[in-house]
Amino acid sequence: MHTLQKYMRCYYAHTSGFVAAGRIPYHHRIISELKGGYDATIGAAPSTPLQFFTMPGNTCPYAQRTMIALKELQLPFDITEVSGMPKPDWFLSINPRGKVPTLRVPTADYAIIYESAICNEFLCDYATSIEREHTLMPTDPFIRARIRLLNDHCDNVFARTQFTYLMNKEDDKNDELCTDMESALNTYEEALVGSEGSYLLGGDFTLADVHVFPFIQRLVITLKHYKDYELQKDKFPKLLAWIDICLARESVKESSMAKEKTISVYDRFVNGDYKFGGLNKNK
Ligand SMILES: N[C@@H](CCC(=O)N[C@@H](CS)C(=O)NCC(=O)O)C(=O)O
Repeated sequence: MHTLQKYMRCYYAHTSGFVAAGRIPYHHRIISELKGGYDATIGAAPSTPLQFFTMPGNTCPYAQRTMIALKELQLPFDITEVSGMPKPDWFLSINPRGKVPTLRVPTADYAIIYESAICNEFLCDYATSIEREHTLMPTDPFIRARIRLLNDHCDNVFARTQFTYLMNKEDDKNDELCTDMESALNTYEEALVGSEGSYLLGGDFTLADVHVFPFIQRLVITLKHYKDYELQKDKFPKLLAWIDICLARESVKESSMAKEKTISVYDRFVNGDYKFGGLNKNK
């Protein structure tokens, strides 16, 4: 077994090309001080896998965004799962915020990147820098701004309304909170109505789709289960079609939790004393 594999105790999620071709970088060094199942011998060659830190089972919607981007861009990566609360010191020494997603990039100095929006833009830039063509973040400045505006809406408006409605335990407030959420969701319906293709900003799957999809995927599963709520075809025809198109993408399939797993994760929040204000702050 090559030293690269010998020293990695995390499991692999390589794109098949990397493993099958057996392209092992020639120059490598041992990072023995970095714990967390990852005493790695890696190098800075472009084919060296990125290290992707996520929650066990990739349950986090923010981390799912980054896994979708990694897969769409066909960048080789290894997964290291981080568990525990508070996060272990070895992880805090990498990312002081203690959050996933976090990326460790095989440059000479092992760059650390975190925050899902920043990770995903970085991955697009990284892919471009190694001459990998992609459409996730187009070069047109207006489309780039629209992607960022939609993503800002997701993090600062939509996700909060979704979780406030989900977590509400006062029956007389449900209608009002549902209306707030639907009004935030309408931004996506409108974007799709104005789109010239099946995705939010045209015919290509972009970082705007990647950013919001994990939240809408969870919305569909959890609101049906806990609130008996379903997106209605008369209000959200385009959004419903977009959900099916996104669900058919390999990157989405490979990064998604099963429905039962989603419910078991959310049971902890919804049936517990968890304050979703926490998640709101997580934006
Ligand atoms: N704003 C961050 C949010 C990330 C986040 O909150 N991740 C959660 C998991 S869903 C996390 O790592 N929580 C660990 C903690 O807060 O200790 C992003 O977009 O990446």
